[in-house]
Amino acid sequence: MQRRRFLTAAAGVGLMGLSGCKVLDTAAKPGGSLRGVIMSASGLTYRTQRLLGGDALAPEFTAADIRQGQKPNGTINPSDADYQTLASAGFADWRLEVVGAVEKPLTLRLSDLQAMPARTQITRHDCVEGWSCIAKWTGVQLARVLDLARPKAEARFVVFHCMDTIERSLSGLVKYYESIDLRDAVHPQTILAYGLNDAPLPVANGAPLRVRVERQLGYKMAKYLHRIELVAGVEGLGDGNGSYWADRGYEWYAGI
Ligand SMILES: Nc1nc2c(c(=O)[nH]1)N[C@H]1C(S)=C(S)[C@@H](COP(=O)(O)O)O[C@H]1N2
Ligand SMILES: [Mo]
Repeated sequence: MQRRRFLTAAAGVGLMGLSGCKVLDTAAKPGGSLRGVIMSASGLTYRTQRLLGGDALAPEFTAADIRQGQKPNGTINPSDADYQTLASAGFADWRLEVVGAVEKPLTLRLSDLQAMPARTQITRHDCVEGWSCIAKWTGVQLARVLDLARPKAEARFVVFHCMDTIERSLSGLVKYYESIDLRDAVHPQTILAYGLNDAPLPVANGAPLRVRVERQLGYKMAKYLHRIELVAGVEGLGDGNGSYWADRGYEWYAGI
């Protein structure tokens, strides 16, 4: 029975890989036929990755592998008034807040982050829609920022709160949100990126700051960051599944 469930889950993953988000959009809604399979497959990849050396590095590439600019996807220019005001002043008044289950809440300027040791990595971004881009990202390791804030013992997840409204529905406005566990948060390639291909991060790709979580799919890489929150659990965020897209049927753990 265990094995049968495993095979069914594996078939579900293969199906997702072949047909991209169309399958998810129709069948993976709560109550949809594929959802249970996808959810168990999601648990499987998470546990498997954690069992099989959860701290492995994602592949890195060379400058010769960069064939085009990073394709902007999802929100590419937040229409939110507060964002537009910040952008028109070159993000001089932008601040990153680090709050929640930390000993020392932080308010950081972009220049504070840029004054910290930088990491540059050329990596491949895989979107669940089925396209990939290799690009060069520069930023500060999230681990260094967390070090300054000193997470409390109960902290288990890092939540990324974004400035872009991704949905306007009857139930109100929803701004993009994501979360990762602390293990991914302190992974050496998890950076808060302010640079793309040797230039400041463009608005289309998340200016002034976005996260890179290199061993997961593109939707984990929250753009337009303004607040990072450490939490013991993600039940209180959105509909409780840990991210905007997880609340709409995608896996929370989107391991590649
Ligand atoms: N704030 C925010 N972050 C986001 C999104 C978004 O719409 N809003 N889209 C996600 C998706 S689905 C992808 S593939 C990547 C796209 O990043 P890019 O525009 O730099 O290619 O950002 C992710 N992060
Ligand atoms: Mo994506």
